[in-house]
Amino acid sequence: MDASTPTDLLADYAGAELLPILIAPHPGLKARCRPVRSEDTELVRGLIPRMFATMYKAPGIGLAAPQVGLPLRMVIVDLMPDERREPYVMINPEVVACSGERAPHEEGCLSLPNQYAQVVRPAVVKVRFTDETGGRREVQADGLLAACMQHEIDHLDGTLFVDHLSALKRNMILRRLAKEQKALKEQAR
Ligand code: K2U
Ligand code: ZN
Repeated sequence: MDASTPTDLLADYAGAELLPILIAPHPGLKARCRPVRSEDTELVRGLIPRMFATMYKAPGIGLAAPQVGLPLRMVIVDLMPDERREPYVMINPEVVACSGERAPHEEGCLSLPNQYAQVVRPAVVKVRFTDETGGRREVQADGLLAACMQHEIDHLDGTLFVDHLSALKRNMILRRLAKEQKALKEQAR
């Protein structure tokens, strides 16, 4: 990502073509993603608007590249506080510090549709990343933003929110998801 990349990448998501979101237990969701390199600049430029269009359409407040089948260390987040856009493009994100204090949040995932559970994570995190202009950024997040950023960065290591739950709860959710997906496929036939 060279520093000259314009930030209008976020602006042209409106017409961007949607991407298919992988549904668990798709193996692509277990991928350990590789860092984005400078030779990926063009690929990433094309991907950003399409990931935002896909996320806003779902709707979701975050999306990681492996969820759309690309094993790259790149995520987007937008909590859309009070309906205004607050987009983050996080390339090669890493949590560089986190609080000892932990907090529970109701989490969902576009790759596990209609499944939700309380997940406990560090309440405050400091995340370092490269943004869409190629600039190095560091953000301190708390609340839902902290949960969402950790949830998305987990995706880059093949970890889903259900992996933080007890085996009993995880299997219940995965069984219910498989049942719902099977019923959807039967309806579509
Ligand atoms: O990774 C994803 O699929 C994005 C999740 C983001 C999320 C992370 C942590 C906590 C909540 C959501 C999707 O946005 S799931 C849909 C959703 C949207 C708003 C609030 C809860 C769930
Ligand atoms: Zn997710």
